[in-house]
Amino acid sequence: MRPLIAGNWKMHGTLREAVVLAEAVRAGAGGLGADLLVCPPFLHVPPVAAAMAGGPVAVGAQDCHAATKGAHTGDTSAPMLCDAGATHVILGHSERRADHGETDAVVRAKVQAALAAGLIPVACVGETEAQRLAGEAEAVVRQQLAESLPDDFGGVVAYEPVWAIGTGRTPTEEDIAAIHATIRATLVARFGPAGQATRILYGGSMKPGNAKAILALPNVDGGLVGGASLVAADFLAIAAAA
Ligand code: G2H
Repeated sequence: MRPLIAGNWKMHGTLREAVVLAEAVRAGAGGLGADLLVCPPFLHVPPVAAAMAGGPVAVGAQDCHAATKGAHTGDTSAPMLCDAGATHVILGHSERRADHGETDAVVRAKVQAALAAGLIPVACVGETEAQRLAGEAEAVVRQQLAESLPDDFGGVVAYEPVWAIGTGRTPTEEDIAAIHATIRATLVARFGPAGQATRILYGGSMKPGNAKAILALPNVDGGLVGGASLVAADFLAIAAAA
């Protein structure tokens, strides 16, 4: 399937820097063999969506609330993100799970809210280093998928081993392929043909230097790129490797 290369800008940059980065990504996005998505911080979604309007690069957010509206100080709803020009939303990233105590049940409710609003959720799963060392990686990921995805899931799954995020370390290609095969089998068992068609992204220290090998692995249908997505040339190089 056509790969998706998604940039998770996390909490970086000024408004001006976000627009400059968006314009540089857009300028280099033509003719690639991958779909592109950039996910700026909430405040930067509207200007980045404006910069990407009518072009090939989609815009997403990094979180949303499970409710459509209400007394939730500091939160942002899925319909608000649509209104601001987003088409996608990253949910259940390990930094949200760790920093904000997001459980699988919370992630599932947010995924449902995103789907109800017409957003494409990018649902994240991944084991900690302790879980991998204990041989629990596949079981943890299977459980996260079971509990974080609703029965009507239609979206993207991102596998991000927590210990590989921003560390420069990545699993071996064998380990990535093994987990992605587990994720594919889990999705197919639950969702049938839709599970076969679901994109499974790899995330965690993906760089121009390792992207080609990782993206060539079976059941790796793209990447969720953090640090390297903040430099347009690096992000585009990863997309070119897809
Ligand atoms: C994992 C990834 C992007 P990085 O969080 O979601 O970040 O590429 O910096 O490891």
